Amino acid sequence: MDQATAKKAVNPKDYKSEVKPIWCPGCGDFAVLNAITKALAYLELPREEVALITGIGCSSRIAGFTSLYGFHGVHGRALAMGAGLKAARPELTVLVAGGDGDGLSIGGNHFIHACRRNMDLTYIIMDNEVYGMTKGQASPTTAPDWEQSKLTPHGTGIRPFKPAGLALSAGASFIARGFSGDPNGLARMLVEAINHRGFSFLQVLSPCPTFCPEQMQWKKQVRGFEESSTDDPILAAQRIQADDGMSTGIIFQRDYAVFENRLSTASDLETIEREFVL
Ligand SMILES: Cc1ncc(C[n+]2csc(CCOP(=O)(O)OP(=O)(O)O)c2C)c(N)n1
Ligand code: SF4
Repeated sequence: MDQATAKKAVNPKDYKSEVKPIWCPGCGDFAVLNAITKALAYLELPREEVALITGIGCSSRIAGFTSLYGFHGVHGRALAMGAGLKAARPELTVLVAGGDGDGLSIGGNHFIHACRRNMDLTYIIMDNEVYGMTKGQASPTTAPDWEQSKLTPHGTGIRPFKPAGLALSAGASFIARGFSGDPNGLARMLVEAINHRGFSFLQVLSPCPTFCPEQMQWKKQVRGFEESSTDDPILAAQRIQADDGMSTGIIFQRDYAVFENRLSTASDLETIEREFVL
């Protein structure tokens, strides 16, 4: 992409690729794609200065539907790849995205340590409470009595994670919850998340009508948080615990020390070897 073309990318559609999404009709992930492109257009970020790194899953396909540099990577490892990229190319805006299975199950350890490390990344989990791509198994956010999966016909019986609570206790400095049924609100939240210096976590309630048709009712259940964002982790924890998981808004935002790569980003072997000498 030449520089001149890149600078002109201020229209949301300029951030989309020619590859049309293959998500099922009604999938919430369409709206997340639209929100990302709207937020980038609002911020007028040149395409070549943004990267979108994803894991594996229906939601993780999102990288290929944008014109950004990106990587549709390895299941559960999106944050590891995103953190590596940010360490090597700190000037880039790095977005990382994937599903609840990708980020909270196989990638759960990367998630808590990314929160703790507080690198300047924006991480989006498209939470449909299910493994969509592999045909509807329970995930770490599935309700214990959800009986639609053939693997768990009597439900899992296991209490789900509260992703926002997990992020808060692990040390994330920006935590928000959005809904794919409100793409403009989602785009505004993403602008805040990208502008925040540190690890920004955005959980998006993004229905999977194919395996969880009951999620089409979410639009009747979702509401905004009554209170505005706080920088008090105790207050934020209380709000998260008291909530049923359907309130949306920025929950917590605070300036914590940001982890930055202290090594040079040299690419010549001699410098790299010198830096790694113990
Ligand atoms: C190491 C590894 N384990 C398992 C899989 C199979 N697999 C692919 S996607 C996926 C889960 C996808 O669920 P989620 O991340 O919630 O995304 P969704 O498809 O719902 O958007 C699994 C288990 C894989 N590709 N690689
Ligand atoms: S299976 Fe579910 S998550 Fe995957 S594309 Fe279809 S609706 Fe979306």
